[in-house]
Parts: sequence; C-alpha cells; structure tokens
Amino acid sequence: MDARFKSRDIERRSLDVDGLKRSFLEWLVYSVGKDARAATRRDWFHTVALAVRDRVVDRWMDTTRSYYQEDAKRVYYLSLEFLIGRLLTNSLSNLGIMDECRQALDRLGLSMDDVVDAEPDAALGNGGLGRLAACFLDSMASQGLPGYGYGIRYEFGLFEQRFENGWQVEYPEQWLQFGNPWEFARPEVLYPVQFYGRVEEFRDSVGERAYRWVDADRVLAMAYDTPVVGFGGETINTLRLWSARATRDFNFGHFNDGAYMKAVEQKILSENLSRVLYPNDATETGKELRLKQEYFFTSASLQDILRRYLQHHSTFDNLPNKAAIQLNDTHPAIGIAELMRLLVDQHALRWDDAWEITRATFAYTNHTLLPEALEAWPVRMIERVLPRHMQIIYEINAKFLNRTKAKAEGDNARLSRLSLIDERGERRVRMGNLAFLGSHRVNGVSALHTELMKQTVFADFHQEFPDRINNKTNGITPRRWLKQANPALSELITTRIGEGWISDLSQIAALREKADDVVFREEFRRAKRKNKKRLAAYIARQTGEEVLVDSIFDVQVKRMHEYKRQLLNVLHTIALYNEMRDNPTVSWVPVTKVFAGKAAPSYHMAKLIIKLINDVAKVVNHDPSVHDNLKVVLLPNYNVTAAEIIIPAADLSEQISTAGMEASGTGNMKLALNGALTIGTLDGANVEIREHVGPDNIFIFGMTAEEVNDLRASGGFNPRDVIASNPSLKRALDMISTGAFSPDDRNRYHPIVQALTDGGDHFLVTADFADYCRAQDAAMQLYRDPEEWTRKAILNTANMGWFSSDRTVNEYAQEIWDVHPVHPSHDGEGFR
Ligand code: CRA
Repeated sequence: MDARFKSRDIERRSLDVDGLKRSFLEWLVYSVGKDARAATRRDWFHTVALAVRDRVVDRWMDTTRSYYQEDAKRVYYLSLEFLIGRLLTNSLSNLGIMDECRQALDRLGLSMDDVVDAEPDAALGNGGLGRLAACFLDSMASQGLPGYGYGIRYEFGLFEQRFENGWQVEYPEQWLQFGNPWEFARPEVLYPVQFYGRVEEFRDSVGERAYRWVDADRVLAMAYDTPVVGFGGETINTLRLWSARATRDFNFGHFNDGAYMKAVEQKILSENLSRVLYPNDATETGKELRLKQEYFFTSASLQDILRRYLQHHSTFDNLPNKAAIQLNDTHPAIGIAELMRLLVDQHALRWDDAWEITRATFAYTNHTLLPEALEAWPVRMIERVLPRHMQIIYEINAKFLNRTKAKAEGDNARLSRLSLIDERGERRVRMGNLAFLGSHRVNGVSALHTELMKQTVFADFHQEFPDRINNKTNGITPRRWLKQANPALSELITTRIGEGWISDLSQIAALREKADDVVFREEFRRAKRKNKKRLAAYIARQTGEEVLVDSIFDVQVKRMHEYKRQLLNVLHTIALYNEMRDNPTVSWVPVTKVFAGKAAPSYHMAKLIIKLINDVAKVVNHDPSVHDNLKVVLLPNYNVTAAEIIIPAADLSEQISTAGMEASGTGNMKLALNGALTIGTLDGANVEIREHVGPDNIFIFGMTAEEVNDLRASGGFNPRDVIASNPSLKRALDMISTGAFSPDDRNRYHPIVQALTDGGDHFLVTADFADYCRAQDAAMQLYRDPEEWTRKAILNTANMGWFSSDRTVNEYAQEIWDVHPVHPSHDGEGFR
C-alpha cells in the first residue's frame, strides 16, 4: 500500500500538536484544494473542521455500533428547531484538544480566533425552544445516553437582522452557502413522504375493512447526519436532519411537449419543503407549508425509527421498550396519527394494539400557554393535505369521547373542551389535545408553568389523566454556556475547585464559601471585567458606540415580544435619563443598557419597539448633559454566537415578563450562571432561580401570576389612573407620544402609547412600572458596593448547579424515557 495512505490514517487520529498541524496542511491541500499562501480564513476553518471531524468518526461509529449491539433503548428527540450555533470551539473543547489546536494553528502563523470566527452560526431555530433542543443533545451525549435528534435541514436558517435607519430589516441567512464541513450527506437514506390524494377503502386478506392512501404527491426525505460530540469524546451521538428531494420519477421520467419544464418546476416546488425556517417564536401562522414541514420531518423520522427497530425485532410489541419519542412542542404531534397509520395501514396491526404502542412510545413537552401559539390546524386543510390522518384523528377522538361520555354525565361543555376538534367557528384540530392524548407523559418546562398547565389549557385533561402531567424544569449546558463562552471565569473556577463541575455542575456549589474570600472576589471581578471589555469592543464594532467598562451592564437579550416587556425596560431607561438630566450634580452609577433580539417579520408592534429602542439610543447617547452616565445599545442580529459574547459580560439580567407568560426562560439561567444578578418577575424558572440563589441575591418585583390572573378576571385596571399617579412614568410616556425621540415623525409611537393606555395595557407594563423602578434603584445602590455586589454575583454562579441541562435530561431519562447510559467500547487511541 502507498505509504502516504498509511501515514494519513494515523494522522487522522493523532491529537498532539504536530499531528494536528500535519493533518491541517494535508486537508488544506487535498480536500479544500488550496495552497497555504492562498488560503482564506474560511478555507482554514473548513480545513480545521474537517480535520477535527476525522477525530470524531471512529468514536461515532463505535457509539452507534454499541447501541446496536446492546439493542439499547434509544430516545428520539423530534424538534422542528435545533439552534446549534457554531460547532468548532464546541467540538475542540468537548474533545479536550483546544490548546493543541491553538498551538498547531499558531505554528502555521494563524490565529485561532480568526479561524473560529469564519464559521457561520447554524441558526435552525427561533429562540429558547430550539436552543433547549441543542442543549439537550449536548447533555445526552455527555452522559452517554443513546439520544438522537431529528429535525429539518433548513437551507435558510433564521433571518439575519440588520437595522436600517433604526428599523429591523431581514436578510436571508445563508449558512450553507460555502458548504457545511460537519455534516455527512446520506443520499442512500431516503424515505418517501406523501401529501394530498385520497383514501381508498378495501377488504384485507381476512376480509377486514382497511384503508390505503392513493393518488398522493410524493417527496423524498434525504438524511444529513451531524455527529454530536459528548464531553470527553466518549459518546458521539447523531443529529439527523432531513432535506427534501424530488422523487426519482423526475430523474427517470420522460416528458412530452411542454411537460419537461413543468416537471422541473414541480421538482423545485417539492424541494421548497426544507427551504426555510418559519421565523415566528411562540406564535403560529397557520400556513400550509408549515404543516407540510411538520409532517415531512415527522414521517421521515418515524419511518427511520421503525426501520432501526425492525433490524432487531419482528413484531411491534417491544417498540415502547426500545424507543422513546419526545415531541418538542406540538410541531411533530401529527406523528401520533402517523405512527397509527404506519402500524395499522402498513403493518396491519389491530387498532387497539397500535394505540397502546403509540401512547407508550410518545411523550409531549408543552412550551407555552400563549393562546396564539397553540397549534390548531383547520380540519379542511388536514383533510386535503393528509386525508388519511384526518380519518385517524376522527377515530382517535370518537373512541376517546365515547369512553369519556359515560363519566362526563351530560357535561357537554366539558366534552367539547376535551375534543380533538374545536367546533367553534371554522373547525380545527387541536394539536395540543392530540399530543396529550397520544402520549403517556406530558410535561411543562418550569414548576410554575406546569402548575398553570394543570389549571388552564389542560385542566380537563388533567382531571381525566391525573398522573400524566409532570414537570421538567429546563436547563442549559455548562459546556457551551460557561466553559466555552466564559474562559476567564471557567479557568478561575477550575483553579479553585477542579474541573469536575464541567460534567457535574452541582459541584459548582463548592464556590459558595469563596464568596467571603476577598481575594477570590477580586479575581471574580477581574474575570467579569475582561468579559466586559470584550463586549465593549464588540459593541463598538457593531454600533460605533463607546461604553464605559465600569458601568452596570444591564442586559436584556431575547426575542422581541410584548409579553417579554422590553417596553418596561425602555420606560425605565427614559425615566433614568430624565432623572440624570434633572440632577446633573448627583454622582450617578453609570449604566449601559444592552438590548438584543429579533422580531418576527410580521410582528409590527415588536418591530416598532426595536425602532423605539434605536431612537431612544440616538437621543440618550448624544446628550452631553448625562455625561456618559447612560448609554443605550441595541445589538443587531442576536444569535448563539452573539449570546456567547454578551452573556459572560452582563452584570444585571433582565427577566421581566408579565408573570404567568414566560413558560420558563433559559437565558435567565445562562446569565445567572455567568454571575449576573437577576432583576425579574416571579415568572417561569425565575421562581426556581430565586429558590436556588436565595431571595437576597436576586431583585424580584412586580405582580405574581396569581395577582395578574385576579386582576384580569376582575377587569379592574385602568392604566390611565396608574399613569396619572406616577409623574416619572407620565413624563416618559408623554415624551414618547409627543415625538421627543421621533422628531421626524411625531406620531410614530402612537400605537405603543395607545396599547399602554386606552388599549388596556394587556401586558401590565404600567402596573409593574413603579415596583420595577424600585428594584432598579436597589440594583444601582448595590453596585456602588463592589464587594457586596461581587459576593452576590458569586453566590449566583455557585447556586446555579441545578440548572444544568444534564440534570434536566436525567430527569427525562429516568421519569419519562426509561433510557440508560451505554458505554461504547473503543479500540482506538483514547481521548483524555
Ligand atoms: N419561546 C418559551 O416561551 C421557554 C422555551 C423552552 C418557549 C420559553 O419560556 O424557555 O420555550 N416556548 O422551553 C415556545 O417556543 C412554542 O413555545 C420559547 O422558546
């Protein structure tokens, strides 16, 4: 054999600096096809990523083989979104070869940061729900759990946000433009997925009534696999994303007359299925293409899951013992009808057996109570797009309501609430009800949210199935959100308590006692300051604004939504601006208000709020009378990569949603873990964060969910009265409404003022304003005492161990999935 092949083979595995360097040069020339003198940063990124991928492949195959050999029970996480972000630092860090890679690049005269920065940010998700899925993948792999992610390989991820004249403008996010070195295309892994057509009834071989779906359009789902590197590199799991391909009929068909061009058009249309991610966060648009996306990836995933199961089994009885399928919200809930169809129509199971298996296999996570986000597809649309599924849904519903009727004792209102079909107005399928009924476990994502689920949307179902709802409070991966994003703090932590915290975040509690150590506090502050400098430089690059590194970095980063109340923060900003102008001789604590977040392109109010923040920034930042004591910045294009720079630098974390509306939040956890103090309402996981960090180390304000509920029920709230009794609120609102921030268009903000006044202030911004200002004042006072502030910041970091997604995933594994770690056997050279 050619000696060259042999040496390449060894180099593929070597993890030392020399081996890495040699393999970079080899990859650059032979795979990227560039000379070192001509290579761009992007060429180097591709080179390094391919070389790193080499070091993953053997262990990936070992992992998959171990699962197969042990016939392990696998968990399948079905999610329409995976907000992955960049993978290079993540892979290097989890493999433990970060320093070696840096040195190898150094020897080639390259900067690691430049190479890392050339990677596009994979934004296949909108916000919390998609990022949660990505954190879960990391946690499953890091704990050796046999977990697969299934989703869509969108060609265009979440749009790129730019500001033009202060307004949000959307640009396509072309993350695949230059290729994706992490993925493996699997052109042979193809499944047909059907749409439209009609259902034909016939008699099967034993004379039973049976159904087949005929005359349907077909699309193929083609797999792309991305290895998911667990911490330590022992387990490498798989994220399988589906891409739409036209059927081969096109490739092999022959066409008469004008049919050829028509056929090409048809091909393009069917491949549009996986073209673009819908940019709505927790709101549904009810578009047919969205329903087709949901069915497309769900059907392909189920076919793949059954194929894998059938390699070891000849009947389906054992499916629930070998596969747990987790529905990430209702987006894949059509899978319940699809599994029934596959089992009953294609594998000839009896209905009742199929239903038992289906229910025992699926579990469902609810992520929101917002009525506008609860999916309800028009019956007429499902009838047309998925005719067989509509029949199956009717059948599930009829059987369920029949059984329930006896107990309901003529309570028809209750029966109609339990129905899978909403009969008020245009008839619709309630996907939440379908998901609930077709699952053996249903969970919320924080303690409060789970309680509210029981009291509101699923109250009737909870009565019917009292053991089904359970709580799984969200978590975040400490690898990406502390170790990788915050090297300054994580190195400090490791020098003091060792590195056990990286894979067992509960160990971070050992930092508690360091809160009273003056030297440690000094070092903790130094790490924070380093991160703040890094963010200040980023702010300058992105916005041209210079901010004071020693000001409070008061950070609100999340999607723009009225319930998240960026407006409350803006009103406080204006009030503070006014106070500073009125009292120029007072020695103010300098404040930098940092905002970032995208608005759904069709959400006009959210886009107007963006413009308002930019307008306020323009006025405040250029007013010499506040002496740089106040700066406002809105950073463009918030994504995972930006979050990794912003979060470690935050002093104050804004988690100020109207109580009862934020199911959990996960940004709140990332910020607290990185030593930011939270200013927040008792909403979502903030409630549990308070319990863990202690009430003295968090600024809680505002109405509780119960108070909000009571207030709304009594209908007794007039924002005009509240505004009239609060001069600083009145003044801030007057400024907005008279055009102090929009002299070019004085009426611009009337919709906002209107919503907060005559509109009834649905999100209770005015109602919570005074208490929010009180909490803000308390935060500013505390910041004057750096020792005390730092002590509390350390206690936040030290007490956030429970919010690791390792803990969350373990709870799912034990209480819902019944899956257990598998330890793959590797013959090759080991990782550290
Ligand atoms: N928008 C919730 O609103 C929650 C995440 C993850 C959300 C957040 O409070 O932290 O899910 N809900 O559980 C959602 O997407 C469809 O509903 C979110 O990200």
